[in-house]
Amino acid sequence: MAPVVSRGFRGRRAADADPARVPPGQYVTQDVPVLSAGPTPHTALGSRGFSIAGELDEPRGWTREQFRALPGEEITRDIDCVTRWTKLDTVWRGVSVDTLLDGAATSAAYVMAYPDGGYTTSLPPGDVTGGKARVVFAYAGQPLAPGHGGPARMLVPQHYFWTSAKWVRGLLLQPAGEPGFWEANGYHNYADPWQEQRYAGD
Ligand SMILES: Nc1nc2c(c(=O)[nH]1)N[C@H]1C(S)=C(S)[C@@H](COP(=O)(O)O)O[C@H]1N2
Ligand SMILES: [Mo]
Repeated sequence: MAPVVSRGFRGRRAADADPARVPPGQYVTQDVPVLSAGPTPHTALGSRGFSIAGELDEPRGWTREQFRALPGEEITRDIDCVTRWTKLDTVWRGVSVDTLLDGAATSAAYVMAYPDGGYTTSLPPGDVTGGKARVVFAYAGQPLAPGHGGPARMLVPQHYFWTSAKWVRGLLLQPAGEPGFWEANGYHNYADPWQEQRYAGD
């Protein structure tokens, strides 16, 4: 699951980590590896906006400028990759999915994040609302690097990190579940690190 790995910023030392914050089978890393199933897309990085389509009263769209003008916030979260690294206290800035869906009437059973490049992830609406998911465009006070999903990626920290799609362009509200990229390749549909839901059937 790791065709590309690179080394990044240093963070909290493993010896300092509170074991209660590290899900079963995970180890704490100081690095931010880059894990991508394919190459980093370089298409029109400056011009992309964001859209929401599918099962909602009216589709929504923002230009890149409109998107950046939405109320954002800085948050600190722990992230858990299914390849067993956990990074504590990662700092992101972005827009809550609650803000993007504010006032929308939807009957969707699944919310699919679709990026450039064909990779998708999908979760029930209840797992990407209520403050649980964001579209983020800054990491550690810097614009999100292209390798880490810049200009914008999903951040869904309560699930394994593969659910946090990089290079996200929009959300598709779907009437029924359609497995995302890793889910279609044998990984778990719900991906709760605390339940160690790594593979389908876990
Ligand atoms: N578009 C896209 N998003 C993706 C991936 C990918 O291959 N393509 N890999 C996922 C996986 S498995 C992980 S662990 C994280 C890695 O994010 P990072 O490269 O910023 O560490 O991105 C997730 N989002
Ligand atoms: Mo991952």
